[in-house]
Amino acid sequence: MKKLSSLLILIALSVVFLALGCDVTVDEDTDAADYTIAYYRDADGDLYGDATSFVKALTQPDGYINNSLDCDDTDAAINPDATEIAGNAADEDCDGVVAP
Ligand SMILES: [Ca+2]
Ligand SMILES: [Ca+2]
Ligand SMILES: [Ca+2]
Repeated sequence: MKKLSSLLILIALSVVFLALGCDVTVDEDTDAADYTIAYYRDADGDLYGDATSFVKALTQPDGYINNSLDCDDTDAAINPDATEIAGNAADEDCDGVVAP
């Protein structure tokens, strides 16, 4: 009988811990802050965002992207994937260096 009581207490505690675990999971799911991501404006549509212009949202808004790597969001030919063109005073590949 004593053994059975101990077993019941153990089961009860397990249920409580499982319930607490479920509650934590639910809280995380409904806490918007945990899932709010910054999306950066991609005005030129080159899939690289403008670090100076962003919104925080649960899902990606149209015209926004989840990176801030575009150094010129007015020109789709300028982004980290672009090829640097020497001698035009523009930093096409966004590495901070203008090829002479
Ligand atoms: Ca862009
Ligand atoms: Ca760009
Ligand atoms: Ca460059």
